Order: sequence, then C-alpha cells, then structure tokens
Amino acid sequence: INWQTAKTYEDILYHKADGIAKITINRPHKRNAFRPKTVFELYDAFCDAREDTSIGVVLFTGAGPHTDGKYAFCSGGDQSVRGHAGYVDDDGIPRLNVLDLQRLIRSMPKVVIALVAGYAIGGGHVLHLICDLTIAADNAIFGQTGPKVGSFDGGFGASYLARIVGQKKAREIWFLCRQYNAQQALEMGLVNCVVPIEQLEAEGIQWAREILEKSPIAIRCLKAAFNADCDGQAGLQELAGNATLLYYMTEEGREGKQAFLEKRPPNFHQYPWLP
Ligand code: 2NE
Repeated sequence: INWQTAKTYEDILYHKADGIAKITINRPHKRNAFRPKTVFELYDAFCDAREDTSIGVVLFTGAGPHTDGKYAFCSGGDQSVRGHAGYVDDDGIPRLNVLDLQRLIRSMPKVVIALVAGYAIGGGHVLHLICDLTIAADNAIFGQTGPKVGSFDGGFGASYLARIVGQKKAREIWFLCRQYNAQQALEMGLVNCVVPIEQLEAEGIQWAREILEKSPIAIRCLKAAFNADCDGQAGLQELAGNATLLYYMTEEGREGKQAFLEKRPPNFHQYPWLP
C-alpha cells in the first residue's frame, strides 16, 4: 500500500491510501500517552477522515517500537501533565478532551479498527475499546490502571467494557488493575483476532479492504444500530439521522422540498402507505 501523508502534526501521523486512513499516535518515548495536544490532533485527523467521502475505514494505531524495543498502542493520559482538574496544555487549561475523541470515534459513520501492538493501558485501553474492531499483535497487553493512579473512566470505559466482556470481568479489570495478554483478551471477546506483530498492519489493511467491498450505507446503518443499543437518545439520534439521510434520497422526501420551493401544496398521494 502506498501511504501518503495526509497532514503533518506534532504528536500524531496521518496517512491515507486506497480508501483507508491511518492515524498513528507518535509519542513512543511515553508509550504513546496522550496530552491535550495529542487529543486535539487526533480529533482533527478523525474529523478529516469522517468528512472525506473516499475514506471508509480508519486504522488507529501507535508508533513503535521505542528505543528500548517495547511497543505501545497508547498508555492513556500523560501523567506528567496531569493537573488539578485534567491534563494541562501550554495554555494552562486542564482538560479531559479524550472524552470528545471517544464520542467522535464511536459516532463517525466509518469503520475504525484499532491495531494494538504492546500496551493498551488506562485511557489508551478505552480508546481501543471504543473502536469498532480491534486486531491485536501477539505482544499486546491490555488493562485499566485508574484506581491505581487516581483516575477512572465511568463512561464508555466502564459500561461499554461491561457490554463487551460482561459485568464480572469488567469489574475485575477495573478493581484489580491487572494486565491481560493478547490471548486472554481474545478469549474474553475484547479483541477480534491476534496476529504476529510483523503482520499487524497487513492484517488491518486486509480487513479494511474486505469492508470497503461492502455497501457504505449498510455499514453506516449497522454501526449506528449497534451504538443505539447502548447509547440511549444519542444512539437513537445517530440511527434516526441515517433514516433522515435515506428519506432525503427518496422521491417522496424530495416532493416535500420541491413543493415548498415551488410554493404549491405537496402531493404525497402518489406514494403508497406500504405495509
Ligand atoms: C504502560 C506501562 C505499563 C508500560 O510499562 P513499562 O515498564 O514498559 O514502561 P515505563 O518505564 O513505565 O514507561 C516508559 C516511559 O514512558 C513513560 C514512563 O514515565 C517512562 O518514561 P521515562 O521514565 O523513560 O522518562 N510513560 C508511560 N506511560 C505514561 C503515561 N501514561 N504518562 C506519562 N508517561 C508515561 C506503564 O508505563 C504504565 O503503567 N503507564 C501508566 C499508565 C496509566 O496509568 N495511564 C493513565 C491512566 S488514567 C487515563 O488514562 C485517563 C482516565 O482514566 C480518564 C480520562 C482520561 C484519561
């Protein structure tokens, strides 16, 4: 695949090729921990991928290995810039802006695949969790650390985790803060498959290519439907937004707009009340 740089950032890399976007956290010296700037850049790149009609799948990954030979997808919030009310940037304002990023990844109508090599820990674990699919390298390590480091994610990090691995396992993961290897993650349904690390990106590209052969509207409606099951009114808004989009594409929907523009009553009698 011939990756082209889509935009240049400080903390992340952003590439595109053949309908696939690849977004890479590039702070291997911090096990790819995110600071507010990292999250702003990720948000920007994910927005770009969302808006680009040529992109159907986003691969989300972490740069590595670091000079010590270790890999990481992401180790969560950068603890060295954690202030009294969140993670602090040069502007001095404390933030938890990763929550905005979680919602964007979850609601964007493109398939997001996490490619996890090495650590997916803390808020980094929640990021892979939020993705539609996760492909793990055989060296992947998963876990939450919140109660150990004075933090927690009681949003998707708790409730969506419990939807995926079950209540007992989710409570174990958060209460004990243990680490789990790729095989254990596979067994608990936390990842879709495990591949040798050298094969991680190729596997992600293969999955992306298979998805790109499918109907974009079917995939976007399915993603919204899976979300609606968990996301209450926000999930229903997403799903219903797709119904509106499809309605706009019908003659019946267009008749309403056309009649308004032509200053005449709409004629909906030509359309059947289907069973
Ligand atoms: C990831 C893990 C288990 C890796 O351990 P190891 O032994 O392989 O590496 P080491 O030596 O701990 O880390 C290598 C370098 O990366 C930095 C370390 O400080 C170290 O730097 P130097 O000593 O070489 O200068 N580093 C690693 N993770 C970092 C981090 N998150 N922030 C800043 N620097 C980091 C091990 O490193 C680990 O447990 N890391 C911490 C994981 C963690 O607790 N993350 C925060 C959870 S809270 C969160 O993410 C969050 C939330 O709960 C709610 C909302 C938003 C965020």
